[in-house]
Amino acid sequence: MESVGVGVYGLGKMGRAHAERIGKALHGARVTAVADPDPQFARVAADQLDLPDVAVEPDAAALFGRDDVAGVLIAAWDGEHEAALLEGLRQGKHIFCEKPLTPTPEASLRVVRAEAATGRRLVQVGFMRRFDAGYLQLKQLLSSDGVGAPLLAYCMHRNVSQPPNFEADQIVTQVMVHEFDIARWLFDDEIGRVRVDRSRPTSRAPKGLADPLTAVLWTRSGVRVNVEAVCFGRYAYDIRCEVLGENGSVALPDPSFPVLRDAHGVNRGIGMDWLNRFEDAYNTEIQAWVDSISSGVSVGPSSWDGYAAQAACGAALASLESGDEVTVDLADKPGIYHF
Ligand code: ISE
Repeated sequence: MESVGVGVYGLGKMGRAHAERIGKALHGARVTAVADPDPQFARVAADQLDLPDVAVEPDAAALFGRDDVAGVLIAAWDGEHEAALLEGLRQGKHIFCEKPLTPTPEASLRVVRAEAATGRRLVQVGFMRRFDAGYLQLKQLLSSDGVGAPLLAYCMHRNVSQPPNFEADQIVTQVMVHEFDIARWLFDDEIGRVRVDRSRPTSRAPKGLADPLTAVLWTRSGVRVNVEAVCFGRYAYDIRCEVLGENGSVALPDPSFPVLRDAHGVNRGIGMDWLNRFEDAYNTEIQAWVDSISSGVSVGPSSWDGYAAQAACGAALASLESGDEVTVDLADKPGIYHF
């Protein structure tokens, strides 16, 4: 089968991991070119990638403009996403954009409108949990009659730590945003309102970062979702989810680790970061993107999903500021996102 040429924009941890995944673990695509908002860093990072003959372009426009680039994976720092997305949409290319789509709902809405103006979906957003086997089983069980109508959900999201340049808002826009997307996806509903509460901050968090945070949100149909977000939790990357329905409850399965029994007791491992916890999900999601370039039909989370999650983040940040419950306002949904 002919393979499609793709570009990678942003060569930090996620960009490099995805570039190598496309080169080694997936089929049907090859990385032909890369770029980074910092052109000097792009050269250094490209040399470290095990990708022979990869070209290095000076910016996103040049990367999108190459004839041998049918789609670009954007994994640059959040603030760089909007300009790159708008450029890719202008050039009519396929785009995979890591979450969050953009750091603010206003910017995400500009992307939604630019995509709608092309008349077709071109963007897949990196909410990889939607491709995780455990979350898919959970959703499947929810849609069977067994659990009954959902009433309540609990979502825990605990990280070991975050990079040094992590900003205070990102506990919402980078961490909680996954739970907002999962709530929308699990319950096939939009988020109606949200309230965020602080707790005693961990001494491990940088000054000014409220960590941990909890949120309570209600979907429009009234399901209450309790969210916990921890950035500097130290002990492990621990992701949990449980939904209580009218007939029973269903919980996300833990990843399987072997059980060690010895003189210290019975022990089972636990992951330390998302790349390893969600490796299979990342492979499936990026393979789906690659396949969508060949088929011309975008799949997975859309720009609208990215925008709606970001609108919930905007409300959550306003709630963090005011202490009040905040309504999530959404613009009208363009026709290309109805199906
Ligand atoms: C990180 O940026 C991710 O995208 C991970 O999926 C998430 O679990 C983590 O909390 C974020 O910091």
